[in-house]
Amino acid sequence: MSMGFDKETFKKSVLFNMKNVFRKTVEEATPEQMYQAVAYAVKDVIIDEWIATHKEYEKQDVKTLYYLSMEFLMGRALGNNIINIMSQKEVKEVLEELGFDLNAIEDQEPDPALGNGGLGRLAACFLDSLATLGYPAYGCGIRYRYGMFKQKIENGYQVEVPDNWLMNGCPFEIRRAEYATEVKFGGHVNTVWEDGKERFVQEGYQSVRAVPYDMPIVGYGNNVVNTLRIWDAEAINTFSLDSFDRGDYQKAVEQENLAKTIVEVLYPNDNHYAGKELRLKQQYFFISASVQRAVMKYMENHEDIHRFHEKNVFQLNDTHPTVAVPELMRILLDDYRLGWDEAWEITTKTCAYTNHTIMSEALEKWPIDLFSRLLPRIYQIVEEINRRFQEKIEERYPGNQDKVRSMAILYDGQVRMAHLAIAGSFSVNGVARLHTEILKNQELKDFYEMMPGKFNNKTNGITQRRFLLHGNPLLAEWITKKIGGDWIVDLPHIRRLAPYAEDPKSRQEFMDIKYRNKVRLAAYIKEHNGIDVDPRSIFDVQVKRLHEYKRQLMNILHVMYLYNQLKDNPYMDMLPRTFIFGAKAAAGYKRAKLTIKLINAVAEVVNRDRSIGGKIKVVFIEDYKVSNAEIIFAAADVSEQISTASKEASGTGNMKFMLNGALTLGTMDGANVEIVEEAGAENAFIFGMSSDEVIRYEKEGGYDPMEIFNSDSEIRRVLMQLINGYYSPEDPELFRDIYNSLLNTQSSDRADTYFILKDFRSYADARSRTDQAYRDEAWWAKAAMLNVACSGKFTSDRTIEEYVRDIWHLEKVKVELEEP
Ligand code: OAK
Repeated sequence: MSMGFDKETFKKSVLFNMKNVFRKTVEEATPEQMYQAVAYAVKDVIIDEWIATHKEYEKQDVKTLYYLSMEFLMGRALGNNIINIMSQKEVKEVLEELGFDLNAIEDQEPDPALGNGGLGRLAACFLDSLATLGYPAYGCGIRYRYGMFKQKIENGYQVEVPDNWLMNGCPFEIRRAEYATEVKFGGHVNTVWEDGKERFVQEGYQSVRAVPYDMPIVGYGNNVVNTLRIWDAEAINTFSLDSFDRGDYQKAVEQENLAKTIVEVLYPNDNHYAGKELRLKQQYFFISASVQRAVMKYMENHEDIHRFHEKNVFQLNDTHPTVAVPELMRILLDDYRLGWDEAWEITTKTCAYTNHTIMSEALEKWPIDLFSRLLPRIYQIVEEINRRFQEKIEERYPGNQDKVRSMAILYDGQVRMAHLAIAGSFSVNGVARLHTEILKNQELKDFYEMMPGKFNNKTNGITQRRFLLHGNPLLAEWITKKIGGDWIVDLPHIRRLAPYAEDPKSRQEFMDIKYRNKVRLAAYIKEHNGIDVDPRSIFDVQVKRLHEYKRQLMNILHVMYLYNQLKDNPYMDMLPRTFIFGAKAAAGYKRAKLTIKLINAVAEVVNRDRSIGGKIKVVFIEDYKVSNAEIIFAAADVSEQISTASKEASGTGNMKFMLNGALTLGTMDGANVEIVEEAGAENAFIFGMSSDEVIRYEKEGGYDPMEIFNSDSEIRRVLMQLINGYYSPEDPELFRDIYNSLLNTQSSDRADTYFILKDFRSYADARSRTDQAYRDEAWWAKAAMLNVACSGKFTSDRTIEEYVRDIWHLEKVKVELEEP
């Protein structure tokens, strides 16, 4: 139990907050009001630790990490905070005494979904680990008014519903108006002379007031509370009629509108660059505010701006925050009047960049006309960075214009953000070993050759506190009973579970827990989808964003193939299997949305067909998000990690499944490679082309999906069902686009860009191997337990320690609480 926690005080605090906020007694309260009152009471406990943490940071004059990210996919805070103050048991008891169930109260909280998928969730796991390890850090981002849309499935189609997560307020956040700053857009740059030196001033601009909201990030049982700082935008001048008189009416309206629109909504694109002007505004908005504030904070208790990098480090979460490089330069040059070389040295010793994808469509390239119009002073600085960087390239490769062209920051009318990030950072890292190797040898080869010392790998991780301790309480308790609770803060200890994999009784206990978790998920599915699924069937799960490279299509095509086999031979020897999908598609991504429709169309036909004896069920879980993810991982038998090799930078869902005892059915892609290395190839089902083979085909050609279509009648039958109305009798042409994508050369792309038909047979074989393996329950239990036991490497605590050791160089801080 937390030091600062006392049951009676807590109960009083709940009652007090209920009265104070809602003018109600607990008996009169709705469950939602009860959630709020409990959340405020928990915040009361956290607040003292929060204050103590920041006092300690100041006292020790610590070096601070700023994790700059457009996305933080936090998920619900209440349950996690209660766990991390180590008071779950006590809070549960207090609520029971008041007549409430903690789980039901937790369910009242909206999922803060200020992120799309992997990149945003990674940021959230990192914050949890940083606080738990006691490292001084801020997450800096945007307080989007609307987060990731909620997904409804209507008639099999995805419908996007706005996510008004702030509707009832957020009890954990604190508005910090005292740290508001101004952020300027547009206008032009004027040069004036001052003390014999040029000075650049931006004139005729529009501006907004950036106001931070702080959320506590509670470390596990260590009194450390860090801060997620998300910025809201407000109009600089409240609208006044005076401005009408002064002829500034138009400008006042524009500033008002700019503030409103800038933080309105999270762009729902994952691994995809859309090039929207508003998105660039969002980027500069939160970066300018965060960097200004970091510099100001540093100067509050330091004299010498030249040593800024000794106390501050900025981690750029992909290229989205890259304007931090020219923004820090701007502040150093224009506000602190440093020379270029000194400013550049400080900047490049402060910034570090993480790459999260090699998908070319995700590369950010802003048109120069847009960029320079919106950020005129920043653009000037980027031009100078580019000029000097090109000089460096020429120095290194005299006369080699190809190198200059391939590495330039400004090229072909565009600002290449990845190149700016690499030039402006002292560290460049990928997120899994294979991914980093591909960066070094393919995508960023030229940069690696010129600056090999910058490149390093940091294999991703996940927090076991949310994805096992909170998400899977049955397994968590059982593990703790067997081997003690060290794994909660030191996941490699979980290896002590390995010997139990040999013990029949432990295997039985483990499988019983898995079964109970499957019953829990089955109940969720019944409640939300109205579908009955059999918890004794194999739960075969693919949950992640919908993207062609992740190949949900290959999964559902294989279900169609199995269904055909069963129709031909209803007595086919096959274990009952429930295929579970969960995925949001970007609102404008047509083919991804059509794939969702296909999955639901197949579900519709298969689930209703009594002739197959319930051997296949297909379930599409609506609105996949952090809170239901916790339930899904806990219940999975098979983890589908089937991206085209080389395309998935790391994946982190794969780690969450492993931690919960699901076996990986996957390609040798991203972190799957390392998962299999840890768990043992014999405890996973690997299939498909290697990344080298994929890359070779992409470079040299030589793959023709039509050959497969012509020679493999079962595959042909499945594909024909896409265009003969088998799953869409009312509109036989419905899935024509998917059919075409697999067989017909598209305008620029090769047919079957992601090698679905090429890998299909090998995938089918791997799936039938899982079916065979599941028949031997003892074997399966052992393999599943070994997956759990070998998951130690994949804690984000390990990842963070590596970032600290190689990049951030932070010191651990201990926080002692004064006696209450
Ligand atoms: C999103 C937008 C732009 C660029 C990358 C992303 C993204 O989410 N990438 C994902 O990052 C995860 C965390 O590193 C990886 O595990 C995923 O493989 C990667 O797709």
